[in-house]
Amino acid sequence: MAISRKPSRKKPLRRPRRASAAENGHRSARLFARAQKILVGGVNSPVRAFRAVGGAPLVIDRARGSRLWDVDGREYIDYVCSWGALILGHADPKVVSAVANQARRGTSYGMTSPLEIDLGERIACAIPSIERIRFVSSGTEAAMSAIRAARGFTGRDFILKFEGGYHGHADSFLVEAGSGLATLGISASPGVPAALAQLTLNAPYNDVAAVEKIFARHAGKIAAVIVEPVAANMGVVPPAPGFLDSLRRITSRDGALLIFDEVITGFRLAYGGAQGIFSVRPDLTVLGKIIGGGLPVAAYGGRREIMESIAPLGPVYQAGTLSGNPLAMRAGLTTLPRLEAPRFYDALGAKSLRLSEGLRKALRDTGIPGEVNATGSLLTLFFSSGPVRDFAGAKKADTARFAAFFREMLRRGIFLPPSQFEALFISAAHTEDDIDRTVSAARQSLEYIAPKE
Ligand code: HOZ
Repeated sequence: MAISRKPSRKKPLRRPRRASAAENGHRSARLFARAQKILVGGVNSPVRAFRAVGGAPLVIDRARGSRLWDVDGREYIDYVCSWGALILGHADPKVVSAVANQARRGTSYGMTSPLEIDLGERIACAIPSIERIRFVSSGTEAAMSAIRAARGFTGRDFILKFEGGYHGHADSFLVEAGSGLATLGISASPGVPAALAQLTLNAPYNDVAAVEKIFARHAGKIAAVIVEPVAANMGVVPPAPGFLDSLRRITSRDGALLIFDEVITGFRLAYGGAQGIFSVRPDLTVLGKIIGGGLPVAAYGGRREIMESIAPLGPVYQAGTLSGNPLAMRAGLTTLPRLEAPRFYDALGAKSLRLSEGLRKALRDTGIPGEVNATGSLLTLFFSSGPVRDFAGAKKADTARFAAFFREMLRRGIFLPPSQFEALFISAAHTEDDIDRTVSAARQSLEYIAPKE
């Protein structure tokens, strides 16, 4: 690791030695100061600004495998992995070479290419609920379009989402949302017309009785329920047994659609996504991240008759200049077959288990209250004293302690998502040694932040 300020294993760090210029991050600091004069808040997505954790935001120079290097040459084991997009790790040589080869053949056609058909067929084969698909460029665009299709198809206006769920930043979703909004404490975004926000209903995640009540109050008026089948934008919160089945039953009974937002879980928990694992078939699915192999792509798809309400077959309008972009399609087509390798997901799961067990033990040994929620290669350490089953539970976590932990981990060369309300992502490029170093850094960090008598 390039960070040489290694704390002693025996006693908690009290007074670190004076750092070198590079360790102080002079170049990063200079660049971030410049960034703040041109990019809003110095960033192009709020959580990158480290507002919830403090300290200087990272300015990245390059990445490979499980590692990131900042512009001061400091090396980090990366558990953000471009927010889950990089299941094979950074700069996977096959993906890089496929994208480079494609670039020589053209970077955007603005017309259909065989690559879109190939990737569409591959996704539909992996996720049978997807009978028709439309590629777009971001998860926000995909979720927004899926909701529009649901409203257009059903002729209804209300949608139901879950507190702490995050489906991108389209107007209809910015009510009681997770991810960056939870991180910054924004419960409703100015700029969203009240008339539209009133059409977004919210229920606590995992609360079937609350969903039943809302459906009783708005019978025949809800176009769709949109849900992350494993919540990962309030930190990781798995569905309670039967929760997803109940959503399927309630929506079918009422004539509403069920939309799974699998932007994070799709191709991450299993090749067939969360819906394969939980055996619940949604009407529509939203995908992103992994399907583009680290390039900007997302998609929505599902039942044929619903998707056929979209232009040019139907009147629900949605379009995009870069949709089905050939570079992104190539990256996706190079990534997905690799995930079909025998035991690919078992290997990811084993690393995740090693990390979560290591973290739990470190919490126990240091006496710091905490809960590790994990599903497959998604994981969150909540600094809370009870189980976290919904957004209310997630918000009880000690975010100040998380911030201190984050900073100590960063100082030890481990880059965690800079928010209590996000998931850690483990990639195929993470090694057991990476995991062991992470656990040992976590133990040292917890010892360091533990309240002293
Ligand atoms: N919110 C997404 C992760 N949960 C994408 C990252 C971002 O907001 O920048």
